[in-house]
Amino acid sequence: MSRPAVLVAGRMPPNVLDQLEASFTVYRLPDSANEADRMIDAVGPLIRGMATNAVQAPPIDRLERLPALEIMASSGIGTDALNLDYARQRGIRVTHTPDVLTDDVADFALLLMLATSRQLLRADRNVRAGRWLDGLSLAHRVSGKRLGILGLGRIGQAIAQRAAAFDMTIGYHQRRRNADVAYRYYDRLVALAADSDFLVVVVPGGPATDRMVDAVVLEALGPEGILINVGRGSTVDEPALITALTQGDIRGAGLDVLANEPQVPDALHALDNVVLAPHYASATMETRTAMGQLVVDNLRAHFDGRALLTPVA
Ligand code: NAP
Ligand code: 8YV
Repeated sequence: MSRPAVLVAGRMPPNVLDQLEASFTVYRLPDSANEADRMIDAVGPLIRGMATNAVQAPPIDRLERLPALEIMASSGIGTDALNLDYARQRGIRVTHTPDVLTDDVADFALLLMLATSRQLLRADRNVRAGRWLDGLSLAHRVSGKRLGILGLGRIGQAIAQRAAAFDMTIGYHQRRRNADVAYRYYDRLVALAADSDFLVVVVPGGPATDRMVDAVVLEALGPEGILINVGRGSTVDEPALITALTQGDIRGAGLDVLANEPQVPDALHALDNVVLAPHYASATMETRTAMGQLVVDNLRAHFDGRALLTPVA
């Protein structure tokens, strides 16, 4: 019997392609839109499986041209870009990669908190420019401060565990109180922000969280507050954030994600109180390899008729 055809759409962890090629007939979607269209014209009707990721999943008009698609295996936990409603209507199965990335994303949140508050990149730029301490103001402590977590899920709880080792006071906001933790629950995000020195965003993207962190929340965070975002850029009102950073309404921000990636607003380039990363929090060899393995294993499980390892609920 011929091997199932699998389309690879988007960047893939290093261990994926060889393994897919061992089990499937693999087509790699080119980056250029014209070339990608030509490939889909040629092989679209044959494609039964897809390997993609949480930020580069194909839009619905492309999925329409894959009439035999049975499964999309995404590298990443977030499902906001996966067109889940459309997939459900068509009976396309969807898998993602929870848990294996939790520790690295939590580590990165702490890294952004420390780098922003302790002015690590300003200090680095000073030294490289031959200025040593000239013009470098005193930084601000992280240990013992108040941490607010927007989204105390898997990653949020891992952030809280790490922050506890820094003697931080921890509060959180999400839709439901978590009865299993002793951290203070806030049923209003603005109240959490008002009680926080650091506000870390780690909720899923999508309409329910769209621009939840708005001018009012930033004003509540206040001039000594720092915003960290390792969730999705869409959750923060970016123009309001830029205004707050520019006017000193908040002290700084550490951003792994932006509203319109990979576009970076010019204003952010110019701001010295922001630490930026290119959606990089899960990007370690260890975690991306584990994510890639789940992509491969889910596709193999589907085509072998076994239970999926990590289906999207
Ligand atoms: P999770 O375990 O599902 O946790 C998500 C948390 O967000 C839950 O505790 C949930 O609590 C809360 N939440 C969901 N919708 C909400 C809403 N409308 N308002 C307030 N709180 C809400 O997910 P996770 O594994 O921790 O991952 C969280 C997100 O991080 C992912 O969805 C992804 O977008 C992002 N992420 C980013 C990177 C990166 O590279 N930067 C890497 C991995 C993940 P309630 O249901 O009680 O509201
Ligand atoms: C990845 C992510 O950077 O898991 C997510 O939701 O956003 C990140 O882990 C993304 O999946 C790109 O591969």
